[in-house]
Amino acid sequence: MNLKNLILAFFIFTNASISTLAQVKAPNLLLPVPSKNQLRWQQMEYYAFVHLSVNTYTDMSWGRGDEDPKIFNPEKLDCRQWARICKAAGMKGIILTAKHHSGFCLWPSKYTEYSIKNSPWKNGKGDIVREMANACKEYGLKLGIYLSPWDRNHPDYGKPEYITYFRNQLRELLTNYGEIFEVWFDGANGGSGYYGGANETRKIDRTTYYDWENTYKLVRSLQPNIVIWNDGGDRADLRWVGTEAGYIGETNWSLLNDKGDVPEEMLRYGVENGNAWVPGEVNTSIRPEWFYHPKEDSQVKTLPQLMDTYYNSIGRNATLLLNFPIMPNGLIHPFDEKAVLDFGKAVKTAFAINLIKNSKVVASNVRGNDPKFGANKTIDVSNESYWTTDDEVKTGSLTFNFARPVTFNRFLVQEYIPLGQRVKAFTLEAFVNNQWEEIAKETTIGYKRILRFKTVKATKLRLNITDAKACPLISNIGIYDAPQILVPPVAMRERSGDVRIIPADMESQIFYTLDGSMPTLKSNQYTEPIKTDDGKVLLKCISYDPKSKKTSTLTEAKFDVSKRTWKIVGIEDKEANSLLDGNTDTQWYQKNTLKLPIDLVIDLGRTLKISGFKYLPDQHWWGSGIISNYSFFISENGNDWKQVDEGEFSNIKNNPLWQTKTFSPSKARYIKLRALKNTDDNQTVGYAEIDIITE
Ligand code: FUL
Repeated sequence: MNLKNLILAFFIFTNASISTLAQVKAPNLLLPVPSKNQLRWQQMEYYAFVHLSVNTYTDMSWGRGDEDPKIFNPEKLDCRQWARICKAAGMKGIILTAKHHSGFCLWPSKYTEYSIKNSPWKNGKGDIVREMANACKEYGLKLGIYLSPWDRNHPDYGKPEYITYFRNQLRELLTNYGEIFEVWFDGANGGSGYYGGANETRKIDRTTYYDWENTYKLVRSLQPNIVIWNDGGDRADLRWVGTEAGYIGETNWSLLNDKGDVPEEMLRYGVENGNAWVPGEVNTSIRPEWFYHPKEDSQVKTLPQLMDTYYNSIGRNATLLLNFPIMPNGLIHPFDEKAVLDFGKAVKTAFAINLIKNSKVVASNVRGNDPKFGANKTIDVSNESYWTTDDEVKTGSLTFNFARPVTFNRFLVQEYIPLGQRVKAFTLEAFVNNQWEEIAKETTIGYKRILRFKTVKATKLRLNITDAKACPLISNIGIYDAPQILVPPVAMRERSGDVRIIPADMESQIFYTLDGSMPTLKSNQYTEPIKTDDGKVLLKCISYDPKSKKTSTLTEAKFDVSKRTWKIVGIEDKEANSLLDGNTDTQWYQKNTLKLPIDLVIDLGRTLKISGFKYLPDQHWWGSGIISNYSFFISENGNDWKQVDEGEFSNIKNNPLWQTKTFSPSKARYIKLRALKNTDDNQTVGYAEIDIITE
């Protein structure tokens, strides 16, 4: 090497080392951050729940714990069918209710006789957890376990001995069936149960009884890669979102405080300055209830409902846990299968083409001017790279320039959460007709945020991070032109008997039939409330969009007799009529000076043959006065009453749906609903709607 080359080599060497020394550092962690298990779980995004137990055979929401194991016989049970459907729908795992509140075990537990080993299914030789584990393996799905802490069968429930039993069962489930990705500890506890024949109410302190600290230790020692879900009194890895209706807040921090109580509505939003990473999981069923009820065959969620659920869960920084109630024969119902497959297809279609890929992107600031943190990292498809700014810069923008105008109606953005959730506020602008138009103004992003808006055609798009806890880290961005899905109309019957149909938007037309036939564009067009007589009505209707020539799925509504002649007896308050107005959004509360039991008496104005009644509680977020235990009476003259039913509205607090109860038909002109207990154990009683079922 001559001198010139030597000098050159020296320069190259020193420059290289200078640039290594000056290498731009990645941002520091913004605590708290997700654990490896939480991150892996979040990336699964979408997985299934399956509910099957003895109460599948009694048409109840919860088993009481005294059901005979002999009723459990899912003759056609095929976990491969469940796994095939979930896989085809785009899901990544399945959580099985190995033991629900009834206490009945779907595996042959060594520690109880109350299990499938005493059922006729496979002559007591079967093991559904095993079959599920095998099917998951075959279809490349992960397996999760739901083990109800509340056990309405076990004689020791409420005593310390039960905790040993519970842990023994956990040990069986977390040892014998391979890797488990999630364990679900449901906090529901209605108190009453069979309890080995005691038939009583047992109260436990949910914060101390299960000694969660040691139970968690056991879980983690058996399954190091697991995440724990718990809404029953101790902070776990994942949080309930406060509703089973299928959504989480638009503002959604994956944070809570590790100690102290969170006001329940904060489950929906997380806690902005929380000190623990506890992301939300949206759990909801594909039908109104969790267990199979034949009457819900016509209430499987429609495609627009499921798409809403998708955007309101995965699109809001949560995961989606979607439930299939298994039929008594052991299979997923074909309607549910079709609904979830259509849903999977619609999601795939909506996000098939990311139209941002070919844009040129410029950032307002790039950390240390280092291309490693450049704006391009948001469109390179990798989850590992991200755009970020210098430490002191907590706001900034990314501008995407398109060669030709681009048409889109969805925006997807992801933060790089391994370094914490940072963005507090952002806006989105589109450059249309030579000017910037704001199309969205939002708060948090988190792992994934998807926005829906009216279709725009723009030559540029700008994302502005307007507030963040620390320098923002954006790992992915997408824009999509998702096909519109027409929402079916909603129908209600007013007290007068008139049927009102409400379209989802002002541009679509509605066609309907009243004779049970399928509506077409030749059927009656809806223009004003439909006059009917006082009898029952079967309405079928569709929406039609003349522009796109698309038709919605069918709305089918069955209404019992009209309430035109009904009167609430002995109550002056006119507001009480809102419980008969057919509008599920209005409610009425009994006077707060009354003490339970509290009666509601209605004069039907005519004698009818009644075979059941329906109760809908307050439909608002954390509505109160929800009746949990009731008795029901009928009378022909308003003086001599006959009790025709008594029981519980199981799970009504978490899932405040229409409650339907039936009994053998009897003639009556008066009905009386007696509230025996409410879900808050206080004296408040409220109603959104009351209805009857006639022969
Ligand atoms: C609730 C339970 O009471 C329901 O029956 C269902 O299992 C749901 C997932 O959780 O709290």
